Amino acid sequence: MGLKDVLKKKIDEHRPRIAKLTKEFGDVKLGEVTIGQAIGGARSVKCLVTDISYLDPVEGIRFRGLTIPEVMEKLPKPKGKDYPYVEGFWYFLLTGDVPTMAQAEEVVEDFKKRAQVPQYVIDVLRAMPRDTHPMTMLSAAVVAMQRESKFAKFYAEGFNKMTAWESMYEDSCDLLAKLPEIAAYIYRMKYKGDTPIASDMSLDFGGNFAHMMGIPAPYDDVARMYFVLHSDHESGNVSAHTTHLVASALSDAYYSLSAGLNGLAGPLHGLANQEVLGWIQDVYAKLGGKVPTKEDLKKFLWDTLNSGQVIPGYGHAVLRKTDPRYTSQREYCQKYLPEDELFKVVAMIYDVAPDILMEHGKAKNPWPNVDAQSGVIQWFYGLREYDFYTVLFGVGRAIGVLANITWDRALGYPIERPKSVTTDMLEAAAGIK
Ligand code: NMX
Ligand code: MLT
Repeated sequence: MGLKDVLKKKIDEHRPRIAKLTKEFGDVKLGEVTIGQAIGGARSVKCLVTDISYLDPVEGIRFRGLTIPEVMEKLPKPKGKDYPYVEGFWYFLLTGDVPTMAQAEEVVEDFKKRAQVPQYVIDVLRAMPRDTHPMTMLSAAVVAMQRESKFAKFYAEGFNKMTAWESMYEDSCDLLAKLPEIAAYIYRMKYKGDTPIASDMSLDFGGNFAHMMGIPAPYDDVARMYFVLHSDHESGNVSAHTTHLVASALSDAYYSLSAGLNGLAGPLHGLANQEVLGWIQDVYAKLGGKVPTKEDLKKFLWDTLNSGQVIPGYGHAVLRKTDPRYTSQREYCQKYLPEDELFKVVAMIYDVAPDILMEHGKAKNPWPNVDAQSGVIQWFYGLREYDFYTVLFGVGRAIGVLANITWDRALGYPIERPKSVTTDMLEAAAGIK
């Protein structure tokens, strides 16, 4: 059975569970909403459902029940490589089953048929001023392709709620398969003297991306690792939630992913990985190009906090411990680049920042998140244009959010529309008016 058939079977099995919960247990309470939560970004309000991943505040992320080390160990890998096929991971996120090598390779072949980027998308990218942020370019390229949507066509030709997931699945595969070329094209056009490298159809997602970026092995494995790590972080984060929200209006995958990417582009979300590198460069600049001492670094951290800025790469809305995605990349650095100067600075920040953030007393989580570590590896392999880092995050995040919106349509989730209240109403509820 191919991926789509396996998915259909899973969907058929899952639908009665949702129907039963809605019909028979729809009134069971999951919690209450406080005034603090209504004003404070709905933190901890349990009102989204996903089975693709779950984020425990202490343990961190599990993808379909597996921890990061388990995913890296169990999923099939290209011959001689250490990290799994992105295509096999897509299979896993969609179905919850660890694919066999043959199943993963079937998706690799399927993606190759879908990978060609239409010329008009390249034309759109080329028409944009070269100093446009690469996230704007990525988002624009995705939305420009909306005319390709099979879901939009299916809707226009007479919609059927039971089968809508099929065209959402098709759009998601089409879109995902094209992202490596779009991202690499943006990179080579913008930063490498407009020298795009043609795709090599003999390669998998990660391998072809590294090839089109012009970065030799082991960057292919770095790309696989990076895309898997950044794929999903349950449903409440800004990029996943936005993608889900937009798709809930029956907007197609192109509109929805583009919107999600726009959220990822914010400095409190995905852009923080760019900010970390910028911030470290500032440390160097202020110290006349020297590697900081711990004392220098502590002072710089305090200066950052005292000027009202956040320490990028630290803190989290849900996590209350070091992000396992940080740990995974730190372990990679300890193994492959232990003497790298930038890694040493990032490791030094890990030594001093949590205590300082605790003393500062504001952040609920003083520990690093994924963004504090991800730039070091990219930098080491020669990708030093750090405003591109969020694009890498975006390609990875697409895997998770597209799996989610495929399941959203499979389970027939309705349009998302929470209720708002006025300040007068809050004061009345508080008994002060
Ligand atoms: N440095 C300084 N202050 C911080 C930090 C930090 N790293 N993290 C949180 N705070 C402050 C926060 O600004 C808030 O201050 P105020 O009351 O003045 O508004 C206070 O601590 C309480 O915030 P929290 O409840 O701990 O955090 P929240 O859930 O609101 O926000 C983040 C979570 C991730 C937005 C926040 O920790 C942050 O801004 N971190 C730095 C940016 C970052 O690394 N973002 C990437 C997140 C991961 N990702 O890839 O998306
Ligand atoms: C993410 O990967 O989306 C970030 O860690 C932010 C979040 O989970 O809120």
